[in-house]
Amino acid sequence: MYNGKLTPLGSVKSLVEDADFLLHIGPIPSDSNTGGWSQTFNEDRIILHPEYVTIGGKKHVGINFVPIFKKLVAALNKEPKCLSNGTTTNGVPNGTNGLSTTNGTNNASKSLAGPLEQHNFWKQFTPFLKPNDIIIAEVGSAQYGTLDLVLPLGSVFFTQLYYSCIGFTVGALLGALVARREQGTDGRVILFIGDGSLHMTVQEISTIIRQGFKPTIVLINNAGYTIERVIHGPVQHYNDISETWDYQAMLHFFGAPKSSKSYAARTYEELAEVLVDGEFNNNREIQLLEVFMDKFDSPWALTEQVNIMQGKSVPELLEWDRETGRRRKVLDQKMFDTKFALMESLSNRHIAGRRDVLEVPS
Ligand SMILES: Cc1ncc(C[n+]2csc(CCOP(=O)(O)OP(=O)(O)O)c2C)c(N)n1
Ligand SMILES: [Mg+2]
Repeated sequence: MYNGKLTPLGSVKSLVEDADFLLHIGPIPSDSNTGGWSQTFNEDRIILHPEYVTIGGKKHVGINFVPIFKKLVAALNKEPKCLSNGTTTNGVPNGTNGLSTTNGTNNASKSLAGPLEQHNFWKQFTPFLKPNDIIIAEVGSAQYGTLDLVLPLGSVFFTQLYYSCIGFTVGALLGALVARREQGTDGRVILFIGDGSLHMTVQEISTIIRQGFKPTIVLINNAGYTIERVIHGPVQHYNDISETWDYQAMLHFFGAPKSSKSYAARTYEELAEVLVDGEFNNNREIQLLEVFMDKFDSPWALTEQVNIMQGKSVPELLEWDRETGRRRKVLDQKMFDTKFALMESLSNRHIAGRRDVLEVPS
């Protein structure tokens, strides 16, 4: 997936940035869906937006692009052509081997041991994924971590980086399951969600169970709002949540069949065991995999995005404070605390060498 400087695969980054022709559909840019405003596009890209169409840098307001879009989708579905660089016209990498990455290897490593860390955790799921899977990523570290996945052909990936309303994916999971049932299509539906987000809409798991659906839910148990800790106030209590929920009992509490299973993994060894487990791979009932990670550990892409944004905003705020003598500077101390906590964090150690964006202004 492409997200400016946060694109894990070098080949995908250059595919987008060096493309002669780029069709950009419905962009509503924000810091998070542009990799901290680091996307680089061909100036001549065609933008199809609900309110306008841009061609050759010229904006035409009030054009309805739906008819063009319908024709495009029909044509692409009919004849997905293979490009010479190993991708298909529908943008899916044609196989996963040998793709270069901007953030280390992309393949799951069999030799990892010890406690799970965001840096390597997500890649472990690439071999687990199958064609026709629907993968849904919740707001939070899941949204940035899943950038590391290489998706199989025919799989579908959903996330939502603009409004980023936490908890939306439990409803989205139900929606995807209903759509699958109505369309009669095969394949698993897999949700990656954080504990904080799950707390918002957990009751819809009851509906999913009542309707007899069988998704796989991967829950990141990291004692609260890690993404928010990384952005602001790592030790502030507003980023904590109840830590006494018993997630292993959750599915049965909501009425899942006795045969449905909940798994837990704290280490790479435990995770590897679950990911090759036959029953887990071919789930016949709703199932949960609870994984534990440190509350200050964040995926490299999230850490980097926060670094990019703070690298821009902190000097501006300091300058503004100097000019105006604002008292807000005292409050901003928390932002600096965050920055120092970040610099010491696991995730930053992993992206050391890319520290150009980490300089704290004196
Ligand atoms: C409805 C809503 N409330 C608050 C927020 C702010 N917010 C964004 S992410 C997040 C925390 C997500 O925590 P969790 O799901 O546990 O993810 P992780 O710890 O893996 O980052 C919060 C509170 C939001 N985006 N939407
Ligand atoms: Mg969390």
